[in-house]
Amino acid sequence: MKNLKKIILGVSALAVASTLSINAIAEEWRGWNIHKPGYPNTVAMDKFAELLKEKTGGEITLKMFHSGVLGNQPDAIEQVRVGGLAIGNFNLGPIGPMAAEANVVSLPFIFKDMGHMHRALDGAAGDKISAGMEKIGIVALAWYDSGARSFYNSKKPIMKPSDVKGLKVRVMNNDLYSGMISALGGNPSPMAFSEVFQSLKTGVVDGAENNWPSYESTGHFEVAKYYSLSQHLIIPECVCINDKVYNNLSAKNKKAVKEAARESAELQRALWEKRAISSRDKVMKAGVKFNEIPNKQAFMDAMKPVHTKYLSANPDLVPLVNLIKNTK
Ligand code: BDP
Repeated sequence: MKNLKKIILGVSALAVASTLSINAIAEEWRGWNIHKPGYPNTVAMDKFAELLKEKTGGEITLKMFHSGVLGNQPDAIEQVRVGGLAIGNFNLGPIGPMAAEANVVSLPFIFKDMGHMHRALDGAAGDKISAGMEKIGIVALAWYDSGARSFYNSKKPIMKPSDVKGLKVRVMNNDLYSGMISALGGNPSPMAFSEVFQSLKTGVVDGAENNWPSYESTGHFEVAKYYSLSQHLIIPECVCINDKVYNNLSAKNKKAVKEAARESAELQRALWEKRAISSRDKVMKAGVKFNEIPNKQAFMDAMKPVHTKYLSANPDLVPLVNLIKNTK
């Protein structure tokens, strides 16, 4: 009897040991992405998975779930924070309410153009933003592009701030965006990305705001024909990983994961540039009524209270905002 017990214990110890070693040599991660097949982020995240497998010699595999099938973005961010998901391609917009430093990129017009955003993110400001995200359990492995967001709606061209007055405008979940619409006299409506098409179609909202590729890929252009080039937000995106998953990796695999993410970002940025043009061409051909904004300064002035209010509530972020503004 005693011997039998010993044998059983021995066998189960062996089983545990072999599971442990299997875990140590092969990890399978799950990854979240909101976009459809063919979108630059989707192609780049698939590339990331491919490179990950290659560079870790099969020790890490990543199964990507696209089209937001694993849930909406704020929930997915929470899942990566707690480790329910290992990886996500997130826009910094919905991360902002959880990580103060990451929220500064959601101040309207903080970046002059894409080049300014890249220089800031690739420099000291990017390091501070990453550090802020690490405090909430997320490691940013690389930055993806997301162009500039402009207003679109089903009613009329927006030429000046007062044209937004009375319009119901969908925004991502972040008080800064709600404040931005209120500052223009509009009615902000925070809502999940997946619900926007139907809401535009049925008139639950009059408009929304996004970059050319998302305006096109979602079909929003079919139900909200006026696109007005305000370019009020340039929000970067990240390839993000749960901090414990990342920190438990060997030095060799950490390097592989970072390299894979960065190479996927190079691909994403190249694809983004092309897609921004092809999406714009596609919606124009489909009859979108496009207009430039004659006086952008008027929008900057109208949205100034968003900065003032935010920075007086968060004075410790003033240096980071200045660091971004002074990035040449
Ligand atoms: C797209 C972003 C995506 C956001 C979406 C939105 O890539 O992450 O969820 O906008 O407006 O441009 O919700």
